[in-house]
Amino acid sequence: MDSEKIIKELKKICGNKYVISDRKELISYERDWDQKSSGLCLCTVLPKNVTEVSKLVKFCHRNLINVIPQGGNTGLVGGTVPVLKKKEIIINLKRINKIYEIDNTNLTADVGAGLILDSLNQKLAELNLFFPLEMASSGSSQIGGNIATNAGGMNVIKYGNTRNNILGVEAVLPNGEIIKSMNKVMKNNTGYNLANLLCGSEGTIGIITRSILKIYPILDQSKTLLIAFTELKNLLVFYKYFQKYFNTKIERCEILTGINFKLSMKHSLIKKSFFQKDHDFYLLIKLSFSEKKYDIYSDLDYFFNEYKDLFTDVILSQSLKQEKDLWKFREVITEAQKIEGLVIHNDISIPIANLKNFFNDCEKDLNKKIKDIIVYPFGHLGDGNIHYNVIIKGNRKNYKLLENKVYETVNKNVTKYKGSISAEHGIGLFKKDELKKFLDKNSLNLIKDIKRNIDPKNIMNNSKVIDL
Ligand code: FAD
Ligand code: 2HG
Ligand code: ZN
Repeated sequence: MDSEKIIKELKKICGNKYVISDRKELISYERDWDQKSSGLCLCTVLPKNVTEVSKLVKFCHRNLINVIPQGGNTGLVGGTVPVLKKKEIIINLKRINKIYEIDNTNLTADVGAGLILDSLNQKLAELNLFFPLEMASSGSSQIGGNIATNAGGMNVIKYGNTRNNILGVEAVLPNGEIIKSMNKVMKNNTGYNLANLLCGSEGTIGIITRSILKIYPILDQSKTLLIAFTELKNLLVFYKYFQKYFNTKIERCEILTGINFKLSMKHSLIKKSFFQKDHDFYLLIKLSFSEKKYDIYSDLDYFFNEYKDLFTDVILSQSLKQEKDLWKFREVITEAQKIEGLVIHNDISIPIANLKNFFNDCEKDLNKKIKDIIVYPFGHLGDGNIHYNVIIKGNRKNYKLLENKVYETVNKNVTKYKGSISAEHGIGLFKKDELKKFLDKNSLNLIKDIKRNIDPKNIMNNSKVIDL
């Protein structure tokens, strides 16, 4: 079928206004957040409900047209970038953004997949509740995208990642049929868990249209600490003791490095230094709790006195405003790196006990093998997920070659230290080759079998995650 005819048919399903084919308007859907990668789609379609999604996919299935499910387009692995010139259609879920129910007793929220994460949390805050996914892309990323990528973020140590916080999903399969696995209860062992299967599937086996999420009461007490260290070794020992002492009160624990701090200052994303002197490493920790009578100051006094030889300075937030400023330092890092140059993202995770050796070996290896790069690491220390990001200085011409070398070198060290090559962002387009090296043959084959069974025509996010 020719392009004009396809667009005409899509318009019959969604209405003229909701089928975008103007090339200028399409750019923001076709290019990834980092602006490292882009392609040309045939058009972008904005359906208003699951029935329209189902009709669209049935039409594409019948006519062998590839479909790319899309949320807020904040993914960092090229998962929504078109790969076949003007042959794929993007289905963006942004109009399916209704909050159907917030159940205050059961502590669940039933929401449309196109709902923006911040919009959900703004609504929940009115009821003193929240959905615990906390990340810098929350102003644009959608719940469906969060589920499709099994997003992690900063609160994983206390609340788990997205997979731990979804109970049910509704989705449109590659043949256009709708599955309603809208479980609302904590315990449910009725066959395979389809919500879990779709979670982290990166748009390759279905389009998530609605979901039931776990929500939580906001704990009314919190404190943020910024602690400075001169050596990574001391930071890791400090955290080991901190974890034992404060345990479930730790909501977030991020590792930040001086080099990232300087970058954020250079690009004016933060205005002032928190300490008089610069340091090489920092821990940024949020404690949250509900016990009104708990005397956190005396516990902190005791702890910091006991381990005073390990750190060099500390700031304890004195107000909500200061707490926000401290977290801003963390949240702007990805943006600062993007302004600085071409970023190669590595969202790896390493068992915490192996981190020091990993850092030593990996940087040495990279510097030995590749010129003109700088490592800017930071990340979610509490769960071992480090953003071991690398920025390319100077010539960008052979960027892809450098990117592959960086992935290869970093991931060799990840395997050596028993980690994972992707803890958060997934595989998408950019990390398919690395996935092939990382997984054993039988696991790869099983993933292919699942994909082939659910999507025998390979129309859904074809070429992402795994090639059949
Ligand atoms: P998109 O980018 O639109 O899509 C991502 C993938 O999901 C694609 O493969 C797409 O096909 C698929 N998809 C999207 N919607 C659907 C749907 N409804 N049904 C089926 N498939 C779908 N990630 C983290 O895990 N933790 C972080 O802390 C974090 N911080 C970030 C900070 C910044 C500044 C940025 C730019 C990104 C960050 N990310 C983080 C990555 C990204 O925001 C997450 O992966 C997010 O969950 C993607 O959601 P999205 O709606 O933007 O999805
Ligand atoms: C974060 O933790 C995100 O802020 C993005 O996962 C990390 O810049 C990155 O690669
Ligand atoms: Zn992250």
